Amino acid sequence: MFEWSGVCGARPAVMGVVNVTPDSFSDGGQFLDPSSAVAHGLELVAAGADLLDVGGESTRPGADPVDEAEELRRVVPVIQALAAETPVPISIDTTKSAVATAALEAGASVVNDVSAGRHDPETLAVAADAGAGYVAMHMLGEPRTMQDDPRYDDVVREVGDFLAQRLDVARAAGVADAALAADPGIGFGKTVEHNLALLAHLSDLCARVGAPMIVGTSRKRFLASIVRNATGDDAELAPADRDDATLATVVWAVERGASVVRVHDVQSAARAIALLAAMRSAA
Ligand code: PMM
Repeated sequence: MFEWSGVCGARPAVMGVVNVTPDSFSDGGQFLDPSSAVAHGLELVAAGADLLDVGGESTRPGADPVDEAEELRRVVPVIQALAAETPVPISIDTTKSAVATAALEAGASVVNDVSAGRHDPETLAVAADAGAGYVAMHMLGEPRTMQDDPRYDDVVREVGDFLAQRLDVARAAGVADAALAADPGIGFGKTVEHNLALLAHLSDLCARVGAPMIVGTSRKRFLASIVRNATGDDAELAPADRDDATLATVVWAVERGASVVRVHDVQSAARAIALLAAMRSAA
């Protein structure tokens, strides 16, 4: 059975992103053919990834859904090849139970569900039956519309309540406590201020939810907005130029209790976590 303690029990873990999509905002189209996605995943492992997150459906704001057959066609060969070539656990980034089932059969051991089981409740039973890990992420609405004027009274409280409730639903479906993780869903139906509030109060959120917390800030748009405001630059940084801004949030999140950071630039995050551990043990 998968347990998060095996991945992030000793120190925070780095989850490397392997997007097998034509349209992800961060790296869309770069790794659409299976062999380049596999090569990329293995590079991330060599760079220090503790876990690989393979996804075949873009969740970028405004993205159209992908049908099940296409999603399966994208991810299954990549997971099979990665599982044969590396012992690093693989998560499948999907909201569909059929894709989760095929991915777990192909060698994945975690289901990363950005809908937290709301899109297809059967996904929870699939994870439970396989003894897989399960990530419940918060999202307001759905990718196509989530950035259309998102509103909260108290984003930290509402996201915390949502995650606690969805973890209870996952437990009721049979997912073991040790296999559960939560994620505040940075950028999923949130303004810059909402993302900042969640990061600022991450310690409270971790305490409220009581499960390992995954934080995915990597290359997201709010980073570019903040940098642009601060520098007065004419244009926003392109996604691939947001890794240094990402690293600031990785350090912040790990210092405030994140158990896993989901990133594109694995090497920098792995090095930063090693440095943080060394400084902490010298304190
Ligand atoms: N972000 C993206 C996709 N999947 N899953 C989790 N658990 N947390 C995230 O923050 C998250 C995710 C979007 O980013 P990408 O297009 O770079 O993969």
